[in-house]
Amino acid sequence: FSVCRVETTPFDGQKPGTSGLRKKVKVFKQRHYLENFVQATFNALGADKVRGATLVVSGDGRYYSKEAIQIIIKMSAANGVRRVWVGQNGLLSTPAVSCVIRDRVGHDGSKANGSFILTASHNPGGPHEDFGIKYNMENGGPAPESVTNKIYENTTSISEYLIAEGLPDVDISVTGVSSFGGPEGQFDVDVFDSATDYVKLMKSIFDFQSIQKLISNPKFSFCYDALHGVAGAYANRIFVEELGAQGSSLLNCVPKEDFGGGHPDPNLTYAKELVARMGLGNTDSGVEPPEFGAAADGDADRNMVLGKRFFVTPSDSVAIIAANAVESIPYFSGGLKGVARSMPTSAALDVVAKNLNLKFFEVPTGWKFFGNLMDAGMCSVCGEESFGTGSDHIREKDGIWAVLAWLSILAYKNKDNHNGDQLVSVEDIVRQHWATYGRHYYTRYDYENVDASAAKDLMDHLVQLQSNLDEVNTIISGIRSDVSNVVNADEFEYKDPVDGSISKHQGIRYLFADGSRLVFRLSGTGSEGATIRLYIEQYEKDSSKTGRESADALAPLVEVALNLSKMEAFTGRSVPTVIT
Ligand code: VG1
Ligand code: CO
Repeated sequence: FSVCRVETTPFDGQKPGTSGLRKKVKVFKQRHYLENFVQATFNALGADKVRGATLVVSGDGRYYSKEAIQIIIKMSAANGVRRVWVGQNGLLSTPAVSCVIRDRVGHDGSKANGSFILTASHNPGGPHEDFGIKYNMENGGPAPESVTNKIYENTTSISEYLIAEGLPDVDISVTGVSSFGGPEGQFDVDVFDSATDYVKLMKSIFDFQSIQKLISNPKFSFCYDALHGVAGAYANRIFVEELGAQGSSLLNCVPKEDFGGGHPDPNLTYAKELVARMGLGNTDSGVEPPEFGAAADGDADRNMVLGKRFFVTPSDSVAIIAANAVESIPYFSGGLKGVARSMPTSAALDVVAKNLNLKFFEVPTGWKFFGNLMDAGMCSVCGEESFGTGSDHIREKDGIWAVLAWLSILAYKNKDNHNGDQLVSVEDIVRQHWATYGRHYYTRYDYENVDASAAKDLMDHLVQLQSNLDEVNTIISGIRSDVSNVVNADEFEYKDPVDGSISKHQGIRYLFADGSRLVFRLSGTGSEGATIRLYIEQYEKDSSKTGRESADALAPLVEVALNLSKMEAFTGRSVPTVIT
């Protein structure tokens, strides 16, 4: 092949958000749109990092991925990349990409230097829905802000990109290496099995035998819903072939370009089929629900964990995993190096860290902030309220890992389960945790696709209100006498303890005297309008009061939050789009 230089002009708005660039497919399909972003990324990395490099290019298989992969292969070749690694059919979950970057060794002994991940995660897919792309670094984690800022800057001034001419499309449906000759020598495309490396990693972390024993216990039953995302490419291998679950335990585990028309977001609103199977909501079918259920998002980095008729909040989930990791999961048997959560995530993890005397960190939303801590050996387990949980085995959150962590805890708690005994359930484990550590009642209200300027006005109003706490407290006592005072309010700012970098404006916080919190943020992953997220949390130490309905316990704080923010006045919305 030869190298072709193509003239181009900048597009507005190619700024990577919380997790890469996400836009409607029709935006990505504009001539030069994807090419500009990819070239801007190569230019941000610099020629010395790109020449001779080995790059992973794959994703959740959503609509437009196959075309995008061929374009990126050709641009990689033209920019002097030595090898491109592609998961079969272009499929690799986000956690599997992180694993492949860190662990996979090519047929010629090569190791990967980074990756383009093609996903818009939990956003719907299809010709009229979303596509996305993000770059991950040599440590397997998302590019830090210093790099994403540079990428964005480059997109605003780009004038040409490089693409190979005379390089045929590579058949990515069959595994094997194809070699081509270019101006700088050999260029390889290596298509490999999407699951092998990841399965191997999971087997090195967890005690598969003890999980097998749990799954074969006739009192236990299991259900996993991939929502037609890429998790399906792993679920059969791990849960059925390795762990002996029945094939009928898997729901929607065939990856589809449009996720079957659904919204591949594992929460109580969008994972409808699983929620019904687990006996939650008003959907009692009369059939006894499984003991354990879980779901994943499009790129399989998120997880929702459910027990029989029971929802585990993600904030509780990471706290419970941290509290039980050392005894239940062989990878952690030497102890935890530390734990971390994102700012809006509830403080359930803080209480565990304090009790177990663990290092603890609070970072801004988005997984990229955990990576530095992990690289520096300061953090083993971390999580976000947005159904993201993970550990330092890779540098992304990991949906299947979280399910295996829960199965490990269940297996450990039931290791001496005999014929006559009842199984220790998911609900038992959570209630026991609350009895020990107290409970953080927690909910998140999302107002999706709100007018962007209305959302900005609401946020400005909340920042302005912070300068006068007396006024805030007068408003509150006028609404509810049973809500305590606000003692502190600010915009969250983070100083990375490893590299000293500072991230400002990471969410508006109102902190109450009794430990309750209200947090307001604008989403950085949407592709249209603005999404306002409102996070509401209240701590209850008294174990006689930890069994209430979450919505009842939080009703006073919700009322205060909606009033303080003038939510309806600014947005015209009387109810949120999604409540989790
Ligand atoms: C959301 C979540 C955040 C998560 C991010 C990426 O971001 O709130 O916790 O890290 O999505 O997850 P935002 O900016 O929309 O609130 V994923 O599974 O979309 O890569
Ligand atoms: Co995701």
